[in-house]
Amino acid sequence: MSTTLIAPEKISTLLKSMRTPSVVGVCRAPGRVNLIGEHTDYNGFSVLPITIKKEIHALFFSRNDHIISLSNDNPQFSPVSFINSEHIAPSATGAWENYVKSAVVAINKKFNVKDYPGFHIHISSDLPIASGLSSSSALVITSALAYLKILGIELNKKISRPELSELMAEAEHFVGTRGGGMDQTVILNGGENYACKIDFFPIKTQLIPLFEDFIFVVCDSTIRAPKTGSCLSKYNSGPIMCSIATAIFERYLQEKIDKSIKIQRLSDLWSGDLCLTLKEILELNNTIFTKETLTSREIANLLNISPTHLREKWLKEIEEPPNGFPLKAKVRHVITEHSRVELCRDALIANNPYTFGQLMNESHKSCAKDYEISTPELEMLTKIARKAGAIGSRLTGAGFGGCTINLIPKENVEKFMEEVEKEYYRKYLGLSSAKGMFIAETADPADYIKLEHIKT
Ligand code: NG1
Repeated sequence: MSTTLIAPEKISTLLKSMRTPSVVGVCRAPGRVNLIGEHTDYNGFSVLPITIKKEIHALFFSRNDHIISLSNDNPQFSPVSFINSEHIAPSATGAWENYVKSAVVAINKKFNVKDYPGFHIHISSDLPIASGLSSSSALVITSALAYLKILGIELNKKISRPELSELMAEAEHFVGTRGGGMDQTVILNGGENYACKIDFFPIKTQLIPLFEDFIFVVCDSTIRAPKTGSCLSKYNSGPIMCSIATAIFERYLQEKIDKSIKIQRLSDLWSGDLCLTLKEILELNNTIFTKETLTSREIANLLNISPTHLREKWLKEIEEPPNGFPLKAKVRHVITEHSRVELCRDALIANNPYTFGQLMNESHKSCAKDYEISTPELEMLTKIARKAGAIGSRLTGAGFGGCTINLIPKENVEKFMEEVEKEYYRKYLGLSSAKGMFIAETADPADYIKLEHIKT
């Protein structure tokens, strides 16, 4: 690729503002849409996302001091700078520089950086934010690629793509969310015309060709769900509930089988020494959790700790729902979702779009009922989409708003988009036209861009 979203005039103005920087470069990272496998990644179970041709591009160049300065074409993100040092503190929750900081902090630590070089990074993007299309991780990855180049660390030589994915997945926790590694991994390892099946701990990726006669369409519900803003506590409640359930499984198995059993995440029940089948895990889930919901006192009893300890160690800011915490349903979703991912991979390989679509519909139901991450708008949008000809329709990403992903026979796409525009965007939302509905064209993974007119 030799074109960039960054306007040529912007590039020359920015470069003129610096006196002969020693390193100059441009890099890009695509957004992603998850086809299936929601909230499985941080539990160690698989996911099946694609990269999309909506991207973040960054122009970067070295500075002669220790300042990291940021600018953005989008006026919503004001210019900002911070000092590169051993201790970089996070800015206020939601601040955009936190994504750049997260990459810098992790790279400093991993490569034992001691000279803390400064650089400028300018961002241009056509990737919508807070829509479940992973703009946050795309920004983390562009920042990482920029900083690696500034440091003279070559991707694929000194750090492999899966290694960088793992490093950046952990790094992003700096912004306050407790997500898994799906986004960073597909952004760095996905491919044009492929879905990327990802397994975690350790990361393994498999590229699988997409259907030829069926395509994926993304529809934006238009409801914004900022993970580092109003949705932070809602988003983190998923990982927290799953960690608590994991600890309860561990304690139960230690008492019933062996004191030395260690279960760090739900997938350890399946891929660890115990090697339980998914069916056995679901049975165990029914045995351990005799009720659908538990109060914090009941959870504390199961873990043999005090309610205060439970709050301090696990629950933190998460409020207790009036009916108690739905741990059993959370586990049920994660386990059944993992099996749907495996079946979808098989359906792709066997070129069986109808099975794939049916699994997408089941996934949506499980996300809504068991994981409780849907909204009235996402319910309406998926319902309209199925009526308009989607053979599978589901919310994609963290949930609470954002986008849906829809599988449509190629020849029906136009009709599908017209119908959804009419029924959802115009009738239901009262808008004058569709907003954020597009065919999901897949993209190359994140990389550097060679531009003729600048020496990189
Ligand atoms: P998005 O859709 O980008 O908010 C988040 C997590 C993923 C995964 C999904 C739910 C981050 C960076 N991303 O994605 O790891 O857990 O939710 O499947 O936290």
